[in-house]
Amino acid sequence: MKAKTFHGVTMAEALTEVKKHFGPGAIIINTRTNSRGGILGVGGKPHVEITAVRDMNDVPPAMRRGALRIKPKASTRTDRVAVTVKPESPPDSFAPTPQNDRILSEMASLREMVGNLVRQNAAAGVKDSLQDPLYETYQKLVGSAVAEEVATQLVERVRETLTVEQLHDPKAVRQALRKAITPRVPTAGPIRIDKRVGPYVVALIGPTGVGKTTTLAKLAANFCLREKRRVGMITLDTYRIGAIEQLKTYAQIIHVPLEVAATPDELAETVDRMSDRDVILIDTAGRSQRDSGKLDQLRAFFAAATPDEVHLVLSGAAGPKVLDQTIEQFSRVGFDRVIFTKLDEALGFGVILSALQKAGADLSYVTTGQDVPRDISVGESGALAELVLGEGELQRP
Ligand SMILES: Nc1nc2c(ncn2[C@@H]2O[C@H](COP(=O)(O)OP(=O)(O)OP(=O)(O)O)[C@@H](O)[C@H]2O)c(=O)[nH]1
Ligand SMILES: [Mg+2]
Repeated sequence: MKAKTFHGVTMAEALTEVKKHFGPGAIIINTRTNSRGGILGVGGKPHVEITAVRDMNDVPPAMRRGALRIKPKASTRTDRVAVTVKPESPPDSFAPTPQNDRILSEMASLREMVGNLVRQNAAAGVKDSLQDPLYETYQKLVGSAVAEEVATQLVERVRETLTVEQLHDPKAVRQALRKAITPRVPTAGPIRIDKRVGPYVVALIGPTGVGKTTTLAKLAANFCLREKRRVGMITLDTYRIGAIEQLKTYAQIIHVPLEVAATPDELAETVDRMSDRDVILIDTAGRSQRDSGKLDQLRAFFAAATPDEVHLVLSGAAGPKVLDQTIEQFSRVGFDRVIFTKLDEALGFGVILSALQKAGADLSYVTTGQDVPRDISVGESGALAELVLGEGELQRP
């Protein structure tokens, strides 16, 4: 393109330069008005720039839409997109008069406005096509600590079940979502002491400090005080200083016998000794999920005493990676149920979904505070689905 830029103080002055150089049939492809000099844009001199070419053939096709022919060549058909000015003479319609100057500058700003509009519409179009009515729902789930993969699956489930119209109805989306989440919180109900012969033996296992001992005390108190069952407690925690004292205090308050077993054989003997009990609750020492040796020791205890149920205690305040690792490692020991503690400290309830899926076991209880025996409830799918949706209230019994 043989374009050239011409300058002037006024549009007319710059236009005169264009015509002088390229003749009256020149094509204007750009105009710019600004000021030069001055301080912070004040006090500068006006300055006009016109970029032009001699012929339409010199304008690249992409720029022809905005090109402006000063005066079309006689006898040739005007370009479809070029703005033409009547070629009458004399007087030349684009003679550098103040009026023509104004028209040219208005045309330039119009062209800019149209260009902006086209660009804005194009951008809006892209945004619209990306606007998924379930995008917010997805974000909300992720914000509630639901794993991205699970959130995607839930959103897809909702999309499958609703019509396009319903997808725009928040109430319908919420309902469908609740329906999709509920089966992802499989629950086992409470411990059922339904053994005809001998005590029903339940053990709690889990990482350090998740609330095993506190939960065991809550269960013992509820069986003893509410259900009037004969309860026995055994602790295997001979590691942590103060661990036995901690459970002994609870045992004394609720008048329940407490025994300590240091080896698998001792555990088997102690269970036998407590054969008059309806239920025996076994507390274990907290095990780091990284310490596979200690986890194997735990397995040896259970091989000797064969509990009826083993509950893996997980903290609702833990992050997804820790939960994942914990479940994986404690699978070496084996468990039948999952208890989620510290829901009152959880940042989001969504982690429960992935954890239960990974554990492949049903949820038995949730705990919601430090109070013994108050802060424990039987896990309920619907209530937990509500919590994941950020709608339910954490129930403290
Ligand atoms: N906020 C809150 N704190 C809890 C909950 N359950 C237990 N805790 C507290 O967590 C702390 C640890 O509880 P423990 O019962 O000693 O935990 P543990 O799993 O037996 O710990 P180790 O035996 O050392 O592995 C205590 O301060 C409890 O009061 C709960 O549901 N919510
Ligand atoms: Mg403990």
